[in-house]
Parts: sequence; structure tokens; C-alpha cells
Amino acid sequence: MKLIGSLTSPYVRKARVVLAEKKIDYDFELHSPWVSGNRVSDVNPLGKIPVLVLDDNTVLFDSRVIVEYLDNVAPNNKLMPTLNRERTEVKRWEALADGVCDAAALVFLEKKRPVAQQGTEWILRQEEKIVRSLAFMSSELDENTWCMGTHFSLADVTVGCALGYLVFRFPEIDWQNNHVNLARLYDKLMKRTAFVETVPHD
Ligand code: GSF
Repeated sequence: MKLIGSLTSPYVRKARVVLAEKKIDYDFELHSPWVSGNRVSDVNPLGKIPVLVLDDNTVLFDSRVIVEYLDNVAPNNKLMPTLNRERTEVKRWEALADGVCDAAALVFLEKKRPVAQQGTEWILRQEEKIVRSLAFMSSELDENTWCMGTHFSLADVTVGCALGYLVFRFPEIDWQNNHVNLARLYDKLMKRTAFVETVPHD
């Protein structure tokens, strides 16, 4: 199988971390939807990465569909529970972490525009989502070892990628001191090979 994506996208990182945690071999093709002349929309009509191309040329997107597929394609190191209630809880963590990435990516893009054209209220609205979501994550994590309690799961992968994206694009956001338990979780995650090998960079 082949993963199409960039080295900066937190959603691509999520897929790469899952591939590594599941020890699945794949080809990685570097493409950014922001580079002119890119062919991402040839494979994904939404023009977004990540895209996973299966050996029979079936194309999968978005990252949530990709990681669920990957978790089920190999029986080892399960990242999503089978029980409906717990599975839903993991997916809620994922929705929250992806939502933080969505808001952060919007702010990043908005701030690339000329200052006079930037929507200050729009930026503030997105920043508030990030602040609230971090507080929610921290309160849900509480004193647990992992997001889901005692077991490492996809929830931790998604939170790690979201926090890593904030570290990468918004180092000025001091979530580490405001939420010490999230910082502890992040430090633990960053010791895993799958995270070390996928640290975002331009
Ligand atoms: C989000 C993918 C996305 O926005 C997912 O896969 O989970 N819900 C989707 N990817 C960005 C790349 S990133 O670095 O934020 C993307 O491809 N943006 C291009 C565009 O045209 O929006």
C-alpha cells in the first residue's frame, strides 16, 4: 500500500504513527496539496492529505477512515477497542484531537495572509476552540496513564499528533504548564519510535 502525504500534516502523521505501531510496510509518497501542480486531487476529490492507496488501487481518505482500516487489516497491536461504548470513546478523543488540528491549521493559514486581510475574530474563534479542547482533554485524561486509562490506543495517537502540531506551529501556546498531565502524556508518546520517526518539519 502507498500513503500520500506531507511531513507537516498532523493527519498524515496520525496515519504514519498507526502504520508504524501496527508494523505495516508501506510506501510513502511525498505530496503537499499546497504546492502548485500537485496531483492530490487526482486521487482525492477533496484535494486533501492523507490518502492511502491500497494494492488493488482502492483509494482511502480521510485519516479517520484510513486508521480504522489499518487497525482492522492487521490483528496485532489493536488500537481501537471492539466494544461499542469504548470504541465510541476512542473516536470521540479522535474527533477532539482532529478538531484541535482543524482549528490550528485554520489559524496557521489565516496568519499567512497579509495582516490587513486577516480576520482577527476568526482567529480568536479558532484559538478559543484550541484552549477549550486542551482543557477538556486534560480533564478527561486526569491522572490516567493513557487517554483510555491503562491501555495505549488510537486516542493517544491522535492527541499526540495534535499536541505535536501545536509544538510545531504554535510553540508560543503554553499548554505544557497549563496542563501538566497532557505534557506528561506527550513526553511519554514522544519516546515511542513511531512518534520519533514522524516529528513534523518543513
Ligand atoms: C483533514 C485532512 C486535511 O485537512 C483528515 O484526513 O482527517 N479530516 C481530514 N489535510 C490538510 C493537510 S494539513 O497539513 O492540514 C490538507 O490536505 N489541506 C488541503 C486543503 O485544500 O484543505
